[in-house]
Amino acid sequence: MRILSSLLAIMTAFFALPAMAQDAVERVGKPVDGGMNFQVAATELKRDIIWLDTAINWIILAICLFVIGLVLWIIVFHNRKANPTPASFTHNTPIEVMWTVVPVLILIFIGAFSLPILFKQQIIPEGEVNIKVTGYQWYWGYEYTDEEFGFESFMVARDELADYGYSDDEYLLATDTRIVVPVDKVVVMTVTGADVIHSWTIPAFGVKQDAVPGRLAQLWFKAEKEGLYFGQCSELCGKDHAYMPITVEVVSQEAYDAWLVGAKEEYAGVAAPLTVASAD
Ligand SMILES: [Cu+2]
Repeated sequence: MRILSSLLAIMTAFFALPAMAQDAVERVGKPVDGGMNFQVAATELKRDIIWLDTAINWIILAICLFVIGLVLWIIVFHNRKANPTPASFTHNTPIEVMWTVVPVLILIFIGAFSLPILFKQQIIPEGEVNIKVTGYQWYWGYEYTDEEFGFESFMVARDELADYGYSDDEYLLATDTRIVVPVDKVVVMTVTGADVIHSWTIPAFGVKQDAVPGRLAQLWFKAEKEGLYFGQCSELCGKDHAYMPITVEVVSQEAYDAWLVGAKEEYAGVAAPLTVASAD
């Protein structure tokens, strides 16, 4: 019986390791070389952010064109040659009222669209999956609080990328273990820091939250597409700040349930990071 259970444990360890390193997973949220724009939106929150960014850029463009137009008008019609006797007044009440009221209206207009988007991010819904994330110098710790297990997540060294199923250009993005969440489910992350302030983010989800020691903050997302998403610590936290990336894998509910069974076996009751499965 002991031999059988040891054998089972060895098999679990053997099969669990490749499960953490599936290279076939589609990369959805990943930076690209020379990329100038946002990553693809994988949540409603991110779509909102992209929409707001585009809308505000159009407003900025309109204001810039208006100001450039005014400057050109002055250059052409109010130079010394075209206008030899310039006006000498110093005040114009209607214009002063206008250049105060119009910017206020523009800001109110922007606020009317941006505040609801901000509130949508900040009003945390009931989570279908709850995960606590803790930033450490310099790695992340995750606890699946509904399931009572946790693990830690370290960056994969450049020469080990292939062993973990990552490509070379995923250096500084790839981690040895990754969070797995089900697609189309509300995930609530409770974010904190253990030592200094870090910041947890996945750009494609449109979420970013400072991890402040002694405080619990929350963020939420509902990923709409299965695949692999990358993020990086976004608050300067010391010498290895650039070496604590974040990896999230979004899978189907069935795959998530299957992963949970294995993860519980591997990580349950584990306070410290483990590189091999427990032998009992
Ligand atoms: Cu950092």
